[in-house]
Amino acid sequence: MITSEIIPFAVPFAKPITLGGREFEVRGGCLLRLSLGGLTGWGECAPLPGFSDENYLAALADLKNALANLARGSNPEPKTPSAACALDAAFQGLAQAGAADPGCVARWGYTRSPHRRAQSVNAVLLEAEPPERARRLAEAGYRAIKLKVGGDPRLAAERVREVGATGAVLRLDANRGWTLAQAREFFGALGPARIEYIEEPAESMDESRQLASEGVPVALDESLKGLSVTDIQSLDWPTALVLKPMILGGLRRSRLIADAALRAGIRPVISSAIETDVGLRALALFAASIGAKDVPAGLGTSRLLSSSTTDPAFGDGPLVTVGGPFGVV
Ligand code: OSB
Ligand code: MG
Repeated sequence: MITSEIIPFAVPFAKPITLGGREFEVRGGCLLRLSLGGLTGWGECAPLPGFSDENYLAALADLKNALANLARGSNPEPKTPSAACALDAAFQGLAQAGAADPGCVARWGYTRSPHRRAQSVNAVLLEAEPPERARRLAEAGYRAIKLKVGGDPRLAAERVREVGATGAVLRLDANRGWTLAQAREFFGALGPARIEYIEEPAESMDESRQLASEGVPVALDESLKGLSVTDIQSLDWPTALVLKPMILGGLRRSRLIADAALRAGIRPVISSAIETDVGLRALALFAASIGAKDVPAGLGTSRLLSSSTTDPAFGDGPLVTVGGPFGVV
């Protein structure tokens, strides 16, 4: 029989951080432990205010309801993205731990996916950090460095040029902060600096598509939240899709999107919504099961939090091994 436990957490950020115009001091949510035949699978349910549609209390109620369904032998059928993400991750962990007869794991559609043994991760260069840090990150083996852009397009272009001069491959994120004219001004000022892509360069998806038609390598992130899987599957112009399972509705829904993106020649980039180490581990294992190539995942966020929820902690290097044993602290 499968049993479950919910463990709430509140982990302070290492420094208060502004995301989507909101200041965050603490990352809250709960961990989910599923136990089956002596095996354990962990998940994390942590809606991100301002990014997720549901709040924590709604997610928690939904998760409890789903677990009650499961305990009755019914399909758990979580409705909120973050509860679905926690359940998917915990089932992924059970399957990975080798539940010989996964029983309800397989019965409710949770299958074990083959995966690579290690997953590349991009580094995050914070606004306050000097371009010089990018050189050290590139030397440390990071294959991609992500940095936020916004504000005055010319100043932003100057910073991106400086960071790019260190030889790092750049992933930019404008978080929809620019008008079409500002985004064009930025790319006009950027010159030949090479970027892998820019997430959400303009206020709307139509504007992003326009920029893509002008040769800008665009990645979608926030825009994906309101779209159905079918809608997303019909996109053929983005360079990459930034997939945050906590916001998009879990690992299984994200896999459908990622597989469709790969078929369309679009790079899926599995990314964090600033989960604690439990969530990051699940995302790294998931990312390592997507596609044939190791695409650096957007999981370089553990250093933003002041403490770890696992022992050992989620790795903070350019390559993390996945699927290894860990304890929860
Ligand atoms: O803007 O992409 C974002 C995390 C939480 C909320 C929004 C964002 C992020 C990240 C994750 O940037 C890290 C990454 O994508 O590398
Ligand atoms: Mg983004």
